[in-house]
Amino acid sequence: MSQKEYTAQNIQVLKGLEAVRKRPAMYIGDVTNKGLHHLVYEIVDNSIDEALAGYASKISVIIGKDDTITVEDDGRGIPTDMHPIEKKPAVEVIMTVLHAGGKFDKSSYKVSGGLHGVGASVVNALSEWCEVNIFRDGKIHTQTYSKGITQSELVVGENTEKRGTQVSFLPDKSIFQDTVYQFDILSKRLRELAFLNKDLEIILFDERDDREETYKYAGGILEFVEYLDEGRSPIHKPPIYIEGIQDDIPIEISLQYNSSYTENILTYCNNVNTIEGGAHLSGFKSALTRSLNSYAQKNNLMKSEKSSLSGEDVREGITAVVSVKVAEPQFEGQTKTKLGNSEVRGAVESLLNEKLTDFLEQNPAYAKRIIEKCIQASRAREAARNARELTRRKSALESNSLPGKLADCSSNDPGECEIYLVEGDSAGGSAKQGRNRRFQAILPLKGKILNVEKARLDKLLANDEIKTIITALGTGIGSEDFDLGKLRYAKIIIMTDADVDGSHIRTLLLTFFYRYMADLVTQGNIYIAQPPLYKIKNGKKEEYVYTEIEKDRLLEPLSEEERKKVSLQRYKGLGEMNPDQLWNTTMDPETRTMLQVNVESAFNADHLFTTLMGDEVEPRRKFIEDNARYVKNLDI
Ligand code: 28G
Repeated sequence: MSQKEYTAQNIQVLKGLEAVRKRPAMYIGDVTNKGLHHLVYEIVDNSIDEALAGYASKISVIIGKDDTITVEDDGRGIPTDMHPIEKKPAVEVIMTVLHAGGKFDKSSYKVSGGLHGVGASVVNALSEWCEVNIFRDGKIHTQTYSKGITQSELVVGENTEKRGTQVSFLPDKSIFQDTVYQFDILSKRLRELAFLNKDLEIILFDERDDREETYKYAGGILEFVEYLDEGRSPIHKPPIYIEGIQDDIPIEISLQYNSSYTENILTYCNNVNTIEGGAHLSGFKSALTRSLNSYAQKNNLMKSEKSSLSGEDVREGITAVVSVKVAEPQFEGQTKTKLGNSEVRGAVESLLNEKLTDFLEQNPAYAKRIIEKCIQASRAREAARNARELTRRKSALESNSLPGKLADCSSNDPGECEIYLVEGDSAGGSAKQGRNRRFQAILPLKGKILNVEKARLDKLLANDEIKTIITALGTGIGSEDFDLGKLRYAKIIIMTDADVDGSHIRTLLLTFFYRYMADLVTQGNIYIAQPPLYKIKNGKKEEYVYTEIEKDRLLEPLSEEERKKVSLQRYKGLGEMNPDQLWNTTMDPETRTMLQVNVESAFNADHLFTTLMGDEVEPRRKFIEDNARYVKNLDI
């Protein structure tokens, strides 16, 4: 290689790395906690590709003591031979050249790949150091990098029987806000990947506390549906499972009806959770409506019904997972999680139509139970329509009449207005006195809010707390009525005690918003107030702390002598704070911190919620047992 070529190549690599380090968010979304965890998914995706190619069956992820991550697979090992154009070992090209082996390489039919799908070189560029070990051809091959720059030649070392690839990295602290990995975040995604790729074994090990979990599901997404419905009562077992290749598109669908009234459909394209839905979801919905209606008609199950079953009727109480693999996926929408490939719609629709019809014909007892459930839903929807009509007429009569419990703000500009949904009358009282009444409204809520899981819309509309919230917000409710344009407050802030009751109320409210006013969640109107856990008084110095970790960090450096002088007050409830304190710690926009709720966090609440609050006792017992070591204040 001539000096000139070598230099040209290196300049290109450096330029690529520089671009990544300059604007990391362009490549991994952001540099918050989310981006940090995304690094792991990028590397794991390469192992998944090797598994999809049929060469790897096991992936392990280790969280190290010092924020390092190690990913290993038992595939063929990244090739180590010289790349003919780049004049470097193939592994070095993959690790240092932006987009190497990426999009231009369509023949490889790379179907995995995270939302960003940017590859190992980006992870490398954003790491203080990175090391690759390749077990291949009977030898270990090692190379190291720092901030993406190669530190050593590819070294051929000891003999090995093993085959596979191992990548370790330490995220760069000058790029990420925080470099501490969370077991629960990684476990959620790795478990999901194991469900989506049946038989693939994924192990997660945390060296900080020796916690280990293994995910391996022979049933794939069928087991995913069972997992999602832990805590709900299915009306048939096991879930229906449909698999096939339609128009060259591999499709997998699993679905189950349960006794609840909520719809829970997860869709994936190439292992990416398509939160905004798209072609596969439309295909699924229309085939479901069509095949259930024609089965019901053909078998005379709807004699007394005036009209056919609507889409909403056939989706009440359904839990489903739809997973497709598409060679050239088009991700659209606000968060690039809507599948745009229109050919997928027809493929999913024909496959499901055909196979679901077969299933119903072969399982008439199941079919009958499902259709009966849909008919009930249809009748209830009719009743809800009447109930809503009634509320609408009533509220039209009493126009401008806001609930008596609401302490409204004086501003009429929704853009600057906030409403606090506060647990209990006493905290509500403090909030009313402490607030800035120009733009902050307070709505105190009494103890229990109706469980959305266990009630249909007509029953919800009869519930006083729910009615009050709907009237105060001004938006109306349900797919036909809800109008975001009528929202009276740009920020809806849930403020509850930091205990089990408080988190129960918060989850009930989140589930309610997520199910019936989803736009509020997707548009980011919902927030969770963060009241302090402790007040720490050290001499004249007073400090509020918001987490156990923060408290420990403050107290740890103190000697025993010093610690005796410190007074520690734990706030069990908002009611223990006077109005001034509540304003200073939790409500003042200048100083407060709030959590903004997004679809993911609302959805995360869903599984936990149905497990802890659902009909079934066994999953609840199991959850508490499994997590007793890790959850401190879970006294249910
Ligand atoms: C442990 C952390 C992440 C990987 C492989 C295996 C091969 C490979 C990876 O090849 C270049 C482009 C298409 C062939 C392929 C090995 C063929 C033969 C591989 C990983 C060359 C990339 N032998 N395992 N890349 N391809 N695991 N795990 O990164 O033409 S990446």
